[in-house]
Amino acid sequence: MTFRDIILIPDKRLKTVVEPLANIDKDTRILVDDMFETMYEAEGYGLAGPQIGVMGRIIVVDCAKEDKGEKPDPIAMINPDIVFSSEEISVYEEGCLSIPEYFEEVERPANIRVKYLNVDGKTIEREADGLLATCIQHEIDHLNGKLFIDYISRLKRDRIIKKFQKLARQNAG
Ligand code: GNR
Ligand code: NI
Repeated sequence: MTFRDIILIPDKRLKTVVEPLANIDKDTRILVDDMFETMYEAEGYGLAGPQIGVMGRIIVVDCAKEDKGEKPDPIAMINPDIVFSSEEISVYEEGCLSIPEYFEEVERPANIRVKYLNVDGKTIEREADGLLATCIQHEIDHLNGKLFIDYISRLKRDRIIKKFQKLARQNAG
């Protein structure tokens, strides 16, 4: 397994709508392993392909709370599609590995039903609620070029983008 570097804002790849994976093969399984390693190493609840420069519809999540004694629950989803979203809304303080150390509350549907392919190419449909529902929606947003800061006020968003633009310039120069 290999750690893959995580892309930060502002990077065009994080604003790109990416295409479904056409086939699932040995390379896909290696990619999924690398995504889990990268997610666990970075201590994130999820990771989407574009965050490591893989421009395809693939995400991994694990929302188990280790500190509460929950067992790891890694889930890889290929070509995920939300087929139901509840009217009921929940609010979580979200963060993103592509926007380190920035957190804001975001409202999203509390319950979802998601259809996807697993690494064996099998179609799965499952429901999710709580933090898992929020994480899956956050990750699928990445596949559509959307970030959690797109849901906050323009003032806050512009401020955080400016901060990361400045950091990128400093690192480049
Ligand atoms: O680590 C992460 N934490 C998180 C918290 C609340 C809602 C969503 C997330 S996902 C995020 C990891 C990440 O950036 N995934 O794309
Ligand atoms: Ni993210």
